[in-house]
Amino acid sequence: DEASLRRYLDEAVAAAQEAGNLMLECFARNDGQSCVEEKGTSVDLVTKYDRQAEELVLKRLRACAPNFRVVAEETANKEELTEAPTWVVDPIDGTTNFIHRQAECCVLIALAVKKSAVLGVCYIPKMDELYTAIRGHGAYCNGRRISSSGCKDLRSAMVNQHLPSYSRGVKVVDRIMGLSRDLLTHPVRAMRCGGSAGVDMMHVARGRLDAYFEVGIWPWDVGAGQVIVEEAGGVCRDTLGGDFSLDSRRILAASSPELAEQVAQILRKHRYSSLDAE
Ligand code: LIP
Repeated sequence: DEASLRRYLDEAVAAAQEAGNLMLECFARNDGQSCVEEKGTSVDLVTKYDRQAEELVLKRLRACAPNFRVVAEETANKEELTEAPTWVVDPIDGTTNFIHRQAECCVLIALAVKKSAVLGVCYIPKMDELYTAIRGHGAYCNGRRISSSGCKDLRSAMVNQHLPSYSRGVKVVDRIMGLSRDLLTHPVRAMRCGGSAGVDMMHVARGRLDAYFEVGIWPWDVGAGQVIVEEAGGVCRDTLGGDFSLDSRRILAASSPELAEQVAQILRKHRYSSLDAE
């Protein structure tokens, strides 16, 4: 019910703020570069701060809802997303940005039920922005209602495409460049490259960006963003334009269904649903 969702949201906010404060301490100490570790590939990175932040967050969430499952980025034994109520957590989304002292990195916490986010929190400590949403009750930044831009036309849209952090194979890079070429010459008004799915979804939710897409993402990258974007009046789709699913590893978030379809048309041409086979 709504009262329990509000209680869970309050705990998720407190947890995100604790983790965000840890990020700010790292910024203050200028410590990010000194604790870089490689995960799967030389460009997929993690730091001790990701692990510490995850510990803080999970401790709090488990205390308030011991029966919920947890799917979290840094936990060794990642449970698969099921239909059961699940906390979906990315303690530091945009780790490479974080290491390079960029402001665009955040803490992401979602509660998913039946594989769909019912509440989401995104805290961007360096920008002092706290985003929240409960399904059916609107999206907020620092307590104020937000809404997406409503942009319907690619020609007046700013679109953000991410470059993959898990592969730099020539075929992958060529596919991405071909796609960028097509978007640029279409033409879109502007293209950007981001480094945090969470931050870019917040930009879409509050109308600073009209669309963002990426393949290879995980549920913790997009769970909180799904409910915040949708409650702000935006849409989440599959990169090919179909229904969004939290565990399909792809996302297209946009300010309107019309814009989502225009971007998806180009992505379909490039069969942009996965880069795994490259
Ligand atoms: C990041 C994603 C981002 C993607 C990065 C990375 P992480 O998550 O949010 O969209 O482009 O490569 O995967 O690993 O920093 O939490």
